[in-house]
Amino acid sequence: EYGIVRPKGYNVTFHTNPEMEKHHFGQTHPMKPWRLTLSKSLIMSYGMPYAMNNYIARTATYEELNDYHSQDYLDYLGTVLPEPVPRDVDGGTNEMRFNLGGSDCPLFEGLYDYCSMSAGGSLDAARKVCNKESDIAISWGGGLHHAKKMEASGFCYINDIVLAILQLLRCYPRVLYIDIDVHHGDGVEEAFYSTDRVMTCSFHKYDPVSFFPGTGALDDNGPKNEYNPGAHHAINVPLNDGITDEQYGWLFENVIGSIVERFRPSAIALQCGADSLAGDRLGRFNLQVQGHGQCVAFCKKLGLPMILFGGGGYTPRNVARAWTWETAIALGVDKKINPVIPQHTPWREHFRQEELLPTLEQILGDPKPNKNPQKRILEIVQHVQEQLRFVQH
Ligand code: ZLV
Ligand code: CA
Ligand code: ZN
Repeated sequence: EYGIVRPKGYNVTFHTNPEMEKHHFGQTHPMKPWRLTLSKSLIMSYGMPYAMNNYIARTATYEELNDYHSQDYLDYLGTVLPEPVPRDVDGGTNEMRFNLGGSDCPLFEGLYDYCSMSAGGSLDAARKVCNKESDIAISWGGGLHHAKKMEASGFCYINDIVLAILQLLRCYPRVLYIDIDVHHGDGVEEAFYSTDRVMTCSFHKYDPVSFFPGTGALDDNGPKNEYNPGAHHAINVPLNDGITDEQYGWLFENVIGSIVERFRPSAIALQCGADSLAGDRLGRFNLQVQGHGQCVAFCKKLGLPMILFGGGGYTPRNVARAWTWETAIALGVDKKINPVIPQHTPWREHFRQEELLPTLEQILGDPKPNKNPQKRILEIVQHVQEQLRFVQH
């Protein structure tokens, strides 16, 4: 209907599991797995599935999860019930040990399945990229960048990104991880802090006092010991409220352009958290779908094998808009997609307010004052370039 055809000799693979979307974190919790259903519905309405290879994501096995996560943690995650074990049985110590059952990382029905499906999608994506069966593999159900080896954190229990990058490292010498979620990608940074085979770069709102997780300062660049191979291989771009498409795009292209020149990655893992969009329930930035997607377009132009992960995103209709647009960019059909939300989109009521306006030209959110002085933006690029001089060519 919209003339979307399969690009010759270029493969995009799309990895999802419809079972994942049925899980609930709880009524008031901002993470809504059904945003994945909404996104897929919009992607389907534009006919994009015809132009890519679609796979139902497997559930990752215990052994696969154990490539990064500890057995203690996985065993506990696999046995906890929605109702935490009564305190008089284990004294609540396991929940405390693993940061489970609090308000950020609640225990819910089917939690272990939810986690293994998210990881399964990202692992399938990584394998397709390794086998050269995919040029860009998409796992919108992944991107859970805060999870630690032995601890849940910030709505994330299993770090599917770390598992996928470990897989990529079996076939590529160097992987660049980029994170455009509004939060710092602390879990991925930590996992690869001591290696020079992965460079991590997160763009995020930074406020050590009042914005989660509080890490990711400009001068956090990996181990301070020069003899540690991971030194200088963590790049952080701390930002303030209200950053615009223009500033963010300029920063992104300069920072990522410089990194690619120096680090020469053989593959890219890009976390596309949509909470950096304007109007996000938890976010603070002023990015539009265009500006967010520009980051994906810039990475695609580098011509390296790539995985796109989801991540945060707490205003579901905007998450669907962004990930639909970015799927179109991956396919190279962004010039062709009709900007009006198709009439037959299921879930159409979720695009209320603006339903007759163009999807992608829609201005999201009330503009917030921009608290990012141009001088600071220049300072950031300068600092990054100084760090990169230490990186072995
Ligand atoms: O988007 O949470 O601020 C990837 C991602 O990056 C906190 N959590 C921690 C520190 C103390 N707690 C507060 C506890 C909050 C409990 C529930 C909310 C409930 C309603 C509305 C907002 C929140 C909330 N929680 C906002 N920010 C938090 C952060 C975690 C953010 C995780 C981002 C995950 C998927
Ligand atoms: Ca980030
Ligand atoms: Zn986030």
